[in-house]
Amino acid sequence: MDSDSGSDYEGEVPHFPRDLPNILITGTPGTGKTTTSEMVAEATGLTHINVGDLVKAKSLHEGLDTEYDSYILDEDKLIDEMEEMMKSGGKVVDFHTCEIFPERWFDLVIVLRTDNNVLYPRLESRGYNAKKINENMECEIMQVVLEDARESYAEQIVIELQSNSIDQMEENVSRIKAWMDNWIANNKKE
Ligand code: DAT
Repeated sequence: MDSDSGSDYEGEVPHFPRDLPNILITGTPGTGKTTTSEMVAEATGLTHINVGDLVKAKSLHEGLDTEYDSYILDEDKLIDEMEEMMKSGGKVVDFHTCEIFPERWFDLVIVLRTDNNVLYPRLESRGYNAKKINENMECEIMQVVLEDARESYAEQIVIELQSNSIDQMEENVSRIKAWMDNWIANNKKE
């Protein structure tokens, strides 16, 4: 796989040794992170961490933002909670924000993208209020998550994938599995 250029990334951060890679699947809400992550977990045996669910389950937040109907994240608590899980490797992490995580956690960062005319009805069918739909549409149009990913991680590990159809989703899962097989072959301990 190759990625587009444009990263502000400047340094090399050594990854701690792990037998299996950690993959981050990010993107605007509705682009297919959770569905894709579940399929990747199924295809590869990696463990799916749905960060939104974890935040709710362990109360890693400072309450609800009623305007946007979403939780206000407690980033420090979340990172502390996830640190041990990430150390052992083998995780596929799904979240709409990517710049809060330590760079050393991830070997691959996938940014899912969806066309406006496809994303809008997905968000509508979730019952989001108009403000939340508009905020998310703007986020996707301005490619906020992609830019954040390119600023936060090494250019060569950030991959943008289209997620408009089931065919594309299946193709994305196959590509991620192929990448992982290659990673394992290249990172075998002597
Ligand atoms: P996210 O986790 O990014 O918020 P999701 O996986 O919950 O997104 O998907 C939202 C809805 O859109 C869900 O009904 C599945 C559907 N969907 C997502 N990606 C798709 C794709 N590439 N093709 C068809 N449907 C998709």
